[in-house]
Amino acid sequence: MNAKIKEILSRQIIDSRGVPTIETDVILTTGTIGRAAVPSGASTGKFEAVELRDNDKNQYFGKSIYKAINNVEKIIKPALLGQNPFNQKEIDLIMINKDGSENKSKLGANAILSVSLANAKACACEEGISLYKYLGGIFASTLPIPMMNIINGGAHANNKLDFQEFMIQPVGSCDIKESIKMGSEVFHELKKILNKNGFSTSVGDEGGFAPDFSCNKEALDVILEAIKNAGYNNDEIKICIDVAASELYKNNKYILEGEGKEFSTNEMISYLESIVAKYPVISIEDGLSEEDYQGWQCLTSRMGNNCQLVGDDLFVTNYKKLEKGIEEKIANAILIKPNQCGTLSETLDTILLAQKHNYKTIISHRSGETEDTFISDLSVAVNSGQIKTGSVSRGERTCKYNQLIRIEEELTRQ
Ligand code: 2PG
Ligand code: MG
Repeated sequence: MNAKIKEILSRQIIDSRGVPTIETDVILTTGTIGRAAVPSGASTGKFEAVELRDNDKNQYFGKSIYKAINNVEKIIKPALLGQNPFNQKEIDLIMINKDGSENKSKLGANAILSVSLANAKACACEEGISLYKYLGGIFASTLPIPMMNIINGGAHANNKLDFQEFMIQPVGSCDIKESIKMGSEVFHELKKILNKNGFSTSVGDEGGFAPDFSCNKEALDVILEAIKNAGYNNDEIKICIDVAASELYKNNKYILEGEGKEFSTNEMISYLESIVAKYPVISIEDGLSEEDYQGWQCLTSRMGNNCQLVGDDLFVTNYKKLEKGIEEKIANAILIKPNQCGTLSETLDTILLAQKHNYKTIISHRSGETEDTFISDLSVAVNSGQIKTGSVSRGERTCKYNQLIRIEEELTRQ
């Protein structure tokens, strides 16, 4: 426990879309290294902490992150050298104070988060225990049920589907291995159906198929068929949707171009109700826009009793926003993305607040991901119950599932 932070090194790597992102090593005086990389969103919430990019048009179309690296080197590192890494809250607070802004726009949430996560990993390594155990102690015991995104639309694919994510959730499985098996079998049955009907089987950003459908119900129908063909019923496998409705909201209307429809808030809620009535959909994320606050109250009172209503863009993993949402009875679940708030401590505070008020928590990847598997460990550490980390294809998604398999194995060995 006498280890101190000796060195911090950041570098530019690329994410799953070939876009630069930051990776950081925190090195302790004992020689232990913790390494973490930060993901990046496409359908980002308006109030997310700022991802600092260089905006230098000559490099990666403005997306290089050397400014963030420079901030680690020149501002964060000098402030953290010699600190006790086991004091995660203090480490995060030092960075928050050095930044000084509301939304981490000065140093960049990407710079700060990479150090915050790498620091925790270094501590786990120093202790010689798994990350989930370091973060969650003896209470870390529940493997999450995955939401697996098998059809991609919206900002994640170049088809006409208005909804961004169509996911399956194997609620009837008894462990993570079986969840993954069920997900994989449905995924392959879906591929057969798409092939047979002449649709593309190439995948979108999160590893789900991106067929040229335009109608949301068309996607839901083929998913039902795939579940059936894989030999499962709709009690064993449910469907979850991420509408990502902030992307559809223009001038107080929801524009569903693929569907050829334009909805008021009320009509949009009725449309979502019709989907839940017809399909085994148990979870709807961002069913309305982050700006449609009154609409969210109405959505929650109309649908909150029989459907999980998840705030992603709505809450942006922000403690204060969730606190307000709880007070005003908005949504009943929160999507947790560490890079929306920018430190591990703030992420944990938001999770604890949600759990205290019986809001469900879903730990989530971003559409631009890396090989980092921190969120798998985090989901077990906080007993989140659910994880959203894409389809069972593309390495940056499967590495998260494979890490969960390892964690489950370790937990059952004890
Ligand atoms: C979402 C996420 C992850 P992005 O909207 O929930 O699936 O997408 O990372 O593009 O914000
Ligand atoms: Mg979302």
